[in-house]
Formats: sequence, C-alpha cells, structure tokens
Amino acid sequence: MKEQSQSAGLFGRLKQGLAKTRTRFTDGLADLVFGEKTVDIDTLDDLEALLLTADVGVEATEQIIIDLHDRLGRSELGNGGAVYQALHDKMTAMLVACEGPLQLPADTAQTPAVILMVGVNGAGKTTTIGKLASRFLKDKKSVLLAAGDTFRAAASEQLQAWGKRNGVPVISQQPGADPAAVIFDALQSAGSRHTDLVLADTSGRLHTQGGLMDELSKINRVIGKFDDSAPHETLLVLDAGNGQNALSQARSFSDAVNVTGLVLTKLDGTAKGGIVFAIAAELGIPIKFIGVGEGIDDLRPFVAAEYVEALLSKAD
Ligand SMILES: Nc1nc2c(ncn2[C@@H]2O[C@H](COP(=O)(O)OP(=O)(O)OP(=O)(O)O)[C@@H](O)[C@H]2O)c(=O)[nH]1
Ligand SMILES: [Mg+2]
Repeated sequence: MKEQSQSAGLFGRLKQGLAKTRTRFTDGLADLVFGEKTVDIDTLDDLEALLLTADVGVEATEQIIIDLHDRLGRSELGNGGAVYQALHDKMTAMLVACEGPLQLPADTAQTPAVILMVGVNGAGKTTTIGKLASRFLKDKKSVLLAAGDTFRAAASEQLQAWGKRNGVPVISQQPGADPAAVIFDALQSAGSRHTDLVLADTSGRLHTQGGLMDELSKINRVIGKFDDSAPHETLLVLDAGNGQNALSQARSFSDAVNVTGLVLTKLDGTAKGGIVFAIAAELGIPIKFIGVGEGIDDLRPFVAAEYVEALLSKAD
C-alpha cells in the first residue's frame, strides 16, 4: 500500500511538473475534441496547429496527423473520445521508442562505471549530477564526482556542495586546470577506492564553439585511455525550454562525442514539453531522465506511458 501511495505521489509530482505544457495542450484539446459533435478533417487541422504550438515539431506532428487521418478514413474516429484515445495511443507508441535505461557495466570491482555529462551553459549538468548521485546512493552504489568544469571557481564549488549534500567525494583541481586531467585523476582515485561510479561534470559550451567541442573529444579520448569501454554513458543535458533549438544542440554534440542518452531538464518551467515528441521523431537518442524541478528528488527516469498520461490527464 505504501509503495502504491508513494508511486501515486511521484506521478502527482510529474503531473505538477508538466502543468504548463499540459495546460497549453489539454485546454486546446478539450475544446477541440470534446467540443465537437463529429470529428472531421477540420478537427485534424486544428489539432495539427495545437501540436505545433506545443513544440511537438513538424515531423512528429505529421506522423501523428497521418495516423489519425488514416483512422478517420477507416471510420474509427466517430467522436472526440475516440480521437483522444487514438492520440494517446499514438503518442505513447512514439515515445516508447525513446525509453532507455542507463547501460552501465554490472561489474565495477576493477574499474568504475563512468558517466560523462555534456551540454550548453546552464542546461542543468551539475544539478543533474547531484540528483543522479542521490539516486545511485539509494541503490547502494558508491559514487565519486569529478569536477571537470574548471572554467570558473564557482563551478567546482557548486559540485562540492552537491558532493557534501550527498556525502560523496569530489575530485577537483584549481580553476583553469585541464578538464581531461581532472577527470583522469578522478578515475584513478575511484579505481583505487573501488568506487562503483564516477559522474564527470564538464563546463557548458555552445555547440557552435568548435574549440570547446574539440576539448570534449579530448576528454572522451582520455577517459578511453583509462578504460577503453568508458565513458559508459555520455549524457547530453538539454533544457526543455530551449524547444526546437535543443534538437540542433543534440546534433552538434553528437558530432563531437558519442551521445548515448539525453536528460531533459526544466520541464517544470516550460510549456514546451511537447519537445519529447520531436526528439523521438527526429533524433532517435534515448531520453534517460527528465528533470521536473530543482530539488534532489526531481529527476525521474523517462517512462513513455507515464509522460503521456501526465500530459493528457485533466487537471485535478
Ligand atoms: N526548475 C528547474 N530548474 C532546474 C532543473 N535542472 C536544473 N535547474 C536549474 O538550472 C540552473 C542551472 O543548472 P546547473 O546545474 O548549474 O547547469 P549547468 O549545465 O551545470 O550550467 P553551467 O555549468 O553553467 O554550464 C540552476 O539554477 C538549477 O537549479 C529542473 O529540472 N527544473
Ligand atoms: Mg555546471
């Protein structure tokens, strides 16, 4: 029972986190789907416009509308309720393709599992590391943080604060140190302590800054020298509020490093939560986690059915 109410509470938080997107979406949807007596092509045109304003993106919107169009042709969409259900099913199917748990080595007795965080300035990399550390600790894993953002003194202080809060060690050097060297140091330190996991922070960089993108490739190579199977995950942190621009960030970062997954943050602060569908339709990179707040527990694994449910369910 306790577990059930706990998961209801977590779902409530997700729903609350997605409130801005849901309001934009479901208000329009309610008028559209439940206001009309019969469903016709005009309904689908209006739905198309609605999806586009919620940042679902051209490609994903097209996929959804084509699906509904086909169903309309087969007379499966007689009423608003049927449209709603068809939309729900199609959206879930699209997002299922984007689900993906972390792929980490099971055996970390000799060398640690390594997760490298990358992304533009302010996307939420450092905060996500703090939240992730807490999740791993709950799973009884030992964690070490690597302060690979050596650009500003404040960056390493911010990571130190998360380390302290979680009670985990942070390896850092003075500002201006070579980030690859700091991370290598952290890996060696984790190796000798038999730590399960290293979470490596990096400084924010614009995907258009060639030199800084090269630096990421170097960090990647240096990690590979420590363990040629590492980094086991390279997570690109994207601010959902960036909307469609997040897609071009993802493409550029993927050119520099092998991005194995996405973390979509700040869904609580934006009405652009439809961006997950654009990611699903256009990128094919799994969304590993979503951030729905600044708190330590506000990071959730991405679950397609839950996301669609939270997005389409009516307000309480
Ligand atoms: N509301 C909300 N705020 C978030 C979330 N994730 C991160 N933030 C906030 O976003 C701001 C930037 O987060 P950081 O973790 O410092 O971002 P960063 O990518 O490390 O930034 P740089 O190191 O400057 O590149 C902080 O104020 C965080 O608290 C989220 O899911 N929701
Ligand atoms: Mg940071």
